[in-house]
Amino acid sequence: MSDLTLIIGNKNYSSWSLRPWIFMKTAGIEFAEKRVALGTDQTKTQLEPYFSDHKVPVLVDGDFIVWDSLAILEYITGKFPDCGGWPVDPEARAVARSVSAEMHSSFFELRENLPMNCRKKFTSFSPSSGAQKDIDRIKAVWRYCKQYFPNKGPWLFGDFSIADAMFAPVCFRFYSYGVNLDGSEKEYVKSMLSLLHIIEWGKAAKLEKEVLEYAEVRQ
Ligand SMILES: N[C@@H](CCC(=O)N[C@@H](CS)C(=O)NCC(=O)O)C(=O)O
Repeated sequence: MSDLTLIIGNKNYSSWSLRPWIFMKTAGIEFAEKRVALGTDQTKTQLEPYFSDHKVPVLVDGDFIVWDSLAILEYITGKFPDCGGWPVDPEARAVARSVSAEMHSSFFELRENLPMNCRKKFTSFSPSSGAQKDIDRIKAVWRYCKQYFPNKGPWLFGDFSIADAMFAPVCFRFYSYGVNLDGSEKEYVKSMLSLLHIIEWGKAAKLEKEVLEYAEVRQ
């Protein structure tokens, strides 16, 4: 029996929380989930015990904690070596790490201009030029993976991997803000948003009542 608890933020807004959550769900790893609503008077106190600088996600494994979405995913891969975290082929694994690290450390305009908001569906949204550059780069990254590591399935490196988990929030963003997509990128986003656990996350997000003004884009 697993003793893992994943501390997450609001499902509607917390893109970082979604990454380890969707990977662990997809890999069939059992865990309990504890949601801490962000931006409330209690948030700081509720996150105080985890040494994460009051940020989510945090993974609690017994009396051990690890924070930061990518670090959690690495920890899970170490703990469950058969979970398919990284591709087995060394070149595919290296590129999967490259694109995951890039997703983790870049695309600031996209984060700012198109914050994850699963409840929202814009019909005519124009990204800023910086956000559009980020969008174009993400699309190029996906095409690159598909070109150099061809596989029949929908995912970047064959089986669903950490790299796909890292891009899951971007798929919600592309859908919500009506980002123009074609060909394989369109298929990729469609496949991601059709995953049962992504549907589950989206439904839970829609039931949440909190509104974080800083993450609400007004048209
Ligand atoms: N680099 C961290 C970033 C974590 C982060 O910034 N999380 C946001 C929520 S998505 C947070 O906890 N913010 C604190 C707050 O809004 O009170 C990671 O990958 O986990």
